[in-house]
Amino acid sequence: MKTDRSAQLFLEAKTLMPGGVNSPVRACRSVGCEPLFVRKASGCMLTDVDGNEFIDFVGSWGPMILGHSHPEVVEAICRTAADGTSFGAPSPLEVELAAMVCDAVPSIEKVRFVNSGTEATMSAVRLARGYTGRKAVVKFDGCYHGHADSFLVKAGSGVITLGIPGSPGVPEDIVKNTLSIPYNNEAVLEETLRNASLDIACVIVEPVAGNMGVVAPAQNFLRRLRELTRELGIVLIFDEVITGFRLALGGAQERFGVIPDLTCLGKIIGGGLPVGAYGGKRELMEMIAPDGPVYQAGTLSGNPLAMAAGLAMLNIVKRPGFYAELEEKSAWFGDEMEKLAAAAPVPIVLNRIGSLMTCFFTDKPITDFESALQANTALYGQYYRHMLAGGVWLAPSQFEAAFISAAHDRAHLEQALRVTESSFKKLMV
Ligand code: KE4
Repeated sequence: MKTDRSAQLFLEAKTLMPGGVNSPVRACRSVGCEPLFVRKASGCMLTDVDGNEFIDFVGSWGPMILGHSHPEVVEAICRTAADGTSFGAPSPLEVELAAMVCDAVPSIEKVRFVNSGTEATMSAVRLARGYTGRKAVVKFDGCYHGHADSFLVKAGSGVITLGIPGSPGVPEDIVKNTLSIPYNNEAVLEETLRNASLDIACVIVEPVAGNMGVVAPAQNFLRRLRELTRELGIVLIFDEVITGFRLALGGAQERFGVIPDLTCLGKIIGGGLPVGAYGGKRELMEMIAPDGPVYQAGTLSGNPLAMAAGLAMLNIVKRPGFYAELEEKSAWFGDEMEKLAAAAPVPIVLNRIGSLMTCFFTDKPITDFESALQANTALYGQYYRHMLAGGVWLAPSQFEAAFISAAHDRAHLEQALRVTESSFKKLMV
């Protein structure tokens, strides 16, 4: 595969930006190759600057549930841009998208738009601390909630991918107020939450973990989490930046029937433009300035282009049958992947929920951070390189998700399966 232009761009990029990238995991450090630079994307296909084409299973890390350059999304952005790109003042589009989010997400009575998932989760935690007057935040090992100081403790995604223990620059005073406990462990959860000396303001959780690879909640884990936090007056925050509008129109909370106090969103609701949101019960949200004393602000929050792109995307995903079709296609693909994994020369565990999945290179069930860390990341690197050479674009990390979109048709998925079969056969421990 010719990659001269990417190599040239990467050399220049590294002189200008840390690691030559604007987000660490894109540097492909853990999969033993240099990043390819993307020129364009359409549907489920990416084309790099050397003209190589790939079936894309990253989808910009989740937003592209419709596939890239969906005509209705592109048209909405172009039409809106012609009337201005940012006003720093309220616009009708914010009201429309807020109404759609409040209508779709069971926990959200009021919502505030921000510019990233990180902004959403950091704001939700500040709100929980302001509302309860307590300081401590409980998160789960391997879950990633963005790069705000409070969250860089045993975090997932790029933090484990790069093997960074936490992050320099996060003061001990901040870290000591973040407790990270094992995902899917009800006993430790109950023991931690019932420890009154911990002064816990909130628990933040990925209701389906996507940042240690895909890990589903154990039976009853979310329900127990909801019971305990309600009993103890602890704010329960669902970080649905990945799962929101992905696992159902109402996200994981609709799929599992467990309703948090606050929900964080991102990715899909912006249709590929920079966006995040946090929302929840009126009583909590009315603590946010200018209604209440908890301050949060943003120059580009509610940006008309992001609102228009999000509206276009949500208007499509809410059409009858959208999720049923995505589920059916993903289940078929997952079943075929299971067959290939069973026939592979190395042990492979496939975790899939809806259109999210991860191949772990291990022979043990992956149910939490500890088990995920046992996976053979060198094998994942081999897998990644073979798949890329075969024209399939995967997340450059064992600890991420693969995303299936509405744009992945049967022919694309069958081609991806052929490349997977050939890649699995080449794996060597
Ligand atoms: P952003 O600030 O990157 O928009 O969102 C942070 C975030 C919050 N919560 C969850 C559950 C997330 O998955 C994320 C971001 N996801 C990563 C990939 N797993 C983004 C990719 C990257 O960091 O480059």
